[in-house]
Amino acid sequence: MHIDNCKIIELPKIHDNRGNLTFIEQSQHIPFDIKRVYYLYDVPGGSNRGGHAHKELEQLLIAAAGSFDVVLDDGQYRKTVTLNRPWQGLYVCTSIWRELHNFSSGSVCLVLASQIYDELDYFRDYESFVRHRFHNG
Ligand code: T46
Repeated sequence: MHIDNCKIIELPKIHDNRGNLTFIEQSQHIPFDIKRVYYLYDVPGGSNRGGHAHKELEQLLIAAAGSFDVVLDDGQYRKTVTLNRPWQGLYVCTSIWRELHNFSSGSVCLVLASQIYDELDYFRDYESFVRHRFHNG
């Protein structure tokens, strides 16, 4: 998997004079079945999250409030995506190192995940991740 497989997915946005509503249907808007939902919030200024990769997990990251930057790294190429629109999700495919930086005050990172939590699915060490990429393509 290459960082170019990670992309912004535009989600439906229903606007009326009461505000906006965005919805996500698994077979309609995202390329995996949702097994878990979690969210990051009250992130102190200057703190970073992530700093790992997953063997099998696919995710959709959404800035449900505020903004933050997501650094994606496939072991060869690296790019940074800023999330700041609740109607956009960043699809992160398997085997991508990710780091989350620059959380704005009050931001919420909503995550839809293809698997339940499994610590064995993590590479928490960048060198092991790159070795795995090198050996498995
Ligand atoms: C990712 C970024 C965006 C659980 O018990 N269940 C869970 O579903 C998750 C995600 C975490 N945990 C436990 C594991 C750790 O003891 O919560 C603690 C903090 O987890 P972690 O350090 O992995 O959190 P982040 O914010 O660095 O990373 C998380 C996800 O782990 C990761 O997949 O892409 O958010």
